[in-house]
Amino acid sequence: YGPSVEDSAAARDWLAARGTFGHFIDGDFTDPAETFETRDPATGDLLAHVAQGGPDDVAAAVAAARRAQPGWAALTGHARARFLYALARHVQKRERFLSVLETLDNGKPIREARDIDVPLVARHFYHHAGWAELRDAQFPGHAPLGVCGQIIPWNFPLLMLAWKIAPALAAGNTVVLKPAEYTPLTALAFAEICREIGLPKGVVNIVTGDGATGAALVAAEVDKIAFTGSTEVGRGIATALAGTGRKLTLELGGKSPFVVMEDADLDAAVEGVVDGIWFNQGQVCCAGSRILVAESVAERFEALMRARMARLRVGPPLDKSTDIGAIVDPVQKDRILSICRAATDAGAELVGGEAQEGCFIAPGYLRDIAPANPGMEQEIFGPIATLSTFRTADEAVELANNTRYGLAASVWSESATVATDLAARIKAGVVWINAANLFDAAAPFGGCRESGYGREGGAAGMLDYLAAPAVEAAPETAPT
Ligand code: TXE
Repeated sequence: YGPSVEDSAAARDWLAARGTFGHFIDGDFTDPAETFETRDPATGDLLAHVAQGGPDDVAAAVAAARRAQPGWAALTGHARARFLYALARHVQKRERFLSVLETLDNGKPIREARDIDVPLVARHFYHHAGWAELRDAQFPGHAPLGVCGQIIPWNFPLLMLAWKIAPALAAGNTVVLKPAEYTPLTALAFAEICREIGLPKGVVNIVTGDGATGAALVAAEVDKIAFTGSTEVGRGIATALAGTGRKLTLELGGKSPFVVMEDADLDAAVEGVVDGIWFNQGQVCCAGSRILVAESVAERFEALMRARMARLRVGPPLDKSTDIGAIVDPVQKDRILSICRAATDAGAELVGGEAQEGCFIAPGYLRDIAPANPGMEQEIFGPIATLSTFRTADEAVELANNTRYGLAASVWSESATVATDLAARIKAGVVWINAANLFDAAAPFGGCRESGYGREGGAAGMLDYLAAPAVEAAPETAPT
């Protein structure tokens, strides 16, 4: 199925009925003093006015979360799990509405919002309902941290919200979450779901706004900051929190290698490229953006990839047959194009990747690109990969690790020995074998090096929302 005209109308009616959105603090929406606009990147149409949060809004949200936290933590694991199940079920009940809203605000193809983002959101809450039940058995003596400040990006707005909120709540924390300024709408729809299921007031608070609002949250009296976004902002947050003793997890940028070995199934690997770099217009932190191919099969692989690329449809995000939707905002479009220009100025050839009217960019890749080319070093965060070749497995590893990032990697080979040997030598938080961009709530996700630290998902993700039991002092022994 696909969202129908009615689904689209339902999302637009929902927006029209509200017009202006306040923050969601202590179970209610505030009356905003100052607002900003959020637009549909595909059409430029105004979608809604949304509250611009200042330090006072952040303080009110943190105070509400602080008041709610002891009561939330005092619930049994089973009681917290029931709320997480209810959130999952209500997300599923509204999956068509939420998919359309996400596509309108972000520009991603409806097929992706509907088949990937929203189902994974529900999956994340279901999974963490289990963790709420199991917390004490699995992590004896661990305690929740308290109030968690969470700052998320715009590439997977509702999914990043789920990645942040589900483990925090399962562990017994309360939260103040700030969505990205380009894409605040599904977080506000989620706030309505929290109210509807009777989640205790103050357990989830949403403060909308820009980077200044995020900075106010970092400066507030919270016990943890969880941030997903650019490496530059992440570095600033780490500096701001240094010496405060507050917990911090960072999920930052990447320039992940996509390694195609000589014995790879080339057709499958080309489909992997579609998932790896052209999914979500390449606006994916773990995008397989550096394609490295064994020289002996490079010509064949490139021909297959080029033919597949030509069949991808760039078009209106709400159209079910669209593969490549809109870039989230004109600013991001310019950023992508300027890195591509720098790359071609430095000698690379751009195949495809044409800028189109509005926020659209055709899929493409940079070839004949030197290791020090800016297109090879910088995260493009758009539908443009790089393509280079290697001769030996050692060279593949060296090229794969030739980056300041370490978020993910993808390795393609028909030999389990070759693939696992390579995977072990690549410095990345996640390595997929014969797959790309696979996410599962049970599998910890996170990076190393300048891609950040901390994990989201599974047991490791839970531990990042818990305080370890105090180490018991060794019993004093009488001197003998
Ligand atoms: O990111 P920002 P931007 C990368 C990607 C992209 C580039 C810029 O390369 O091209 O970053 O995107 C909030 N204190 N990624 O400018 O600014 C901001 O309001 C606290 C990779 O959109 O990092 C938003 O909610 N918070 C990435 C969030 O940080 C601040 C996803 C992310 O925005 C802040 C997004 C501050 N000083 C971009 N300044 C990934 N890892 O997936 C901004 N924010």
